[in-house]
Amino acid sequence: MVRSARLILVLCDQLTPTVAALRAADRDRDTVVMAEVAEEAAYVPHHPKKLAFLFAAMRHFAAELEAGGWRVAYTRLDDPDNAGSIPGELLRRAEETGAHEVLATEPGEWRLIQLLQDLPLPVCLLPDDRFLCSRRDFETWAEGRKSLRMEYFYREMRRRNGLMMEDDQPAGGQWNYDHDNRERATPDLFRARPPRFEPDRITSEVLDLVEDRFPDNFGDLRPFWFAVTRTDARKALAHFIEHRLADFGPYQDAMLEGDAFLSHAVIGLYLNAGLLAPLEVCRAAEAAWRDGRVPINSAEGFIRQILGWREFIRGVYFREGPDYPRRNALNHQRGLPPMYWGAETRMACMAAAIGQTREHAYAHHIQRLMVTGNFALLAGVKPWEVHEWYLAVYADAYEWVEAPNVIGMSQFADGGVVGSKPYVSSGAYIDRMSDHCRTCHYRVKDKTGPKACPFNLLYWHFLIRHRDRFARNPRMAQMYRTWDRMAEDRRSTVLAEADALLDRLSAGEVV
Ligand code: FAD
Ligand code: DLZ
Repeated sequence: MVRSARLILVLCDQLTPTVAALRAADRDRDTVVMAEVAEEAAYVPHHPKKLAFLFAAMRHFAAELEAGGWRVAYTRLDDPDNAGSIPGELLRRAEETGAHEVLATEPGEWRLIQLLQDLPLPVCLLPDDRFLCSRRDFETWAEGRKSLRMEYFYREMRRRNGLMMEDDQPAGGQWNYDHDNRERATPDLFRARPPRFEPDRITSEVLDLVEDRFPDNFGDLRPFWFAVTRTDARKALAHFIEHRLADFGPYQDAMLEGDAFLSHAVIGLYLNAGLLAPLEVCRAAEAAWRDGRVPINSAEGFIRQILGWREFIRGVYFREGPDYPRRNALNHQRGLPPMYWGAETRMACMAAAIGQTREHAYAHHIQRLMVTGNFALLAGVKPWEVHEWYLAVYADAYEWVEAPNVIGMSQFADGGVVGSKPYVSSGAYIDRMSDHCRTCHYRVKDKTGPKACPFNLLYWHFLIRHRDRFARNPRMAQMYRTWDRMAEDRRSTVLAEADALLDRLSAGEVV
């Protein structure tokens, strides 16, 4: 191995040619280190499609760097000399090259930051400036606020980035067009599906490796259709802007049996791995609106997800600190039911969300929040186990983005940092936004009885279990008034049947 001055670490979610560590590196004297390692592949049982995506994207990116004149020390998972961890690989490469310093872009996970800081080598961590709001700017924005609300953060980001602005006013006169959204969808054979990319030789080798090394991980490896290069990720983005963005706004909350993607972009995995940049995505959506190709409610709603939610969520992760994923404000102690790992369930909505997660390593936001997340919260599942599941099964999952969405938004385990109230609903919401209830074993209109929808029973059980905490929340007072107006015997029946349902869950019975 040629001697080099420094090692330049590029992690699997830093696949951007202009990532900070590469910008600061010297192509002639430094060595880029990229490594597929057992430790990162095993801290949760990642979905095989996620593993294949990351390793294939890493190998393609390394080849591009080499073609661009970089010296890359790339370690494959099955390399006999593989040290098995990122620190181990850095030390091995330091010995080989004589490098005496590591330059890295800050990882998106406290655990890895700590591992790098503990390395017996000088490590220079550069801020990850692929985000539109730096950690420091988020701190400044958050400083002194009683509560952090995404909507105000988003307005600030719109102004600062000049996105969908007319002078200093929001385009069209409103910051948020959600009142035009939240429509129910109907099946449509002509709705464009996300494009599929044929695996090339490099990707096919990775598929064989993942098949061989992770045979028991939950999820279908094949057919594998994700983009694994920036060129193809851009094609996926262009396809979305052309064919599905127009309907993104109205149908973003809709769910349909047999349609995993509806009008969603399916680009989270590319953004988070560094194959797409947030600003290029937002600018593409804005341009489509300015050209009259998509309505304002769709363009604004989509940009808000990236410029608002994605940046806000990252700010919360770093502001809240390393203990965040361990929080459990509601003291929930139930184990994650086996249906999450593919065991049978009679709930059509859960079967659909988990089934497509198994197939595609993907579910859209409302499925994650109002189906699988909602059920875990209502049933009182330990947030840590919910967190590990989400981190494992989605191709776009890294702790910086997954934990605030799961621990905060979905499980209210942070006590209200991300959301001012828990996202809970009965079956009525799922019925309103989907067609699942039509084919379900349970009856969504039944509030009690043998066919009562489990979401109906558990909804009230949750509210009553946590009455002391939530009764004074003005956004929840109406729910408690509804409960208090119910006849006494009906209330007892609801709670007794909910208890029986939870007992069946604990006993491992099919629910
Ligand atoms: P679209 O619906 O088309 O939205 C476009 C983009 O907006 C997404 O690609 C994403 O980059 C961004 N976005 C939208 N909502 C959020 C959000 N709440 N937080 C951050 N970015 C957002 N997103 C992840 O990237 N990784 C995760 O591990 C993850 N876990 C989640 C867990 C739960 C319980 C919930 C409720 C949400 C989670 N999200 C996560 C947010 C969101 O569900 C996904 O970003 C989205 O479903 C990805 O699919 P898409 O690309 O089709 O997104
Ligand atoms: C998620 C993941 C996996 C499965 N494997 C690797 C790997 O082999 N090499 C690597 O550099 N990164 C991997 N990652 C991502 C890290 O675990 C971590 O989540 C992110 O780098 C945090 O920003």
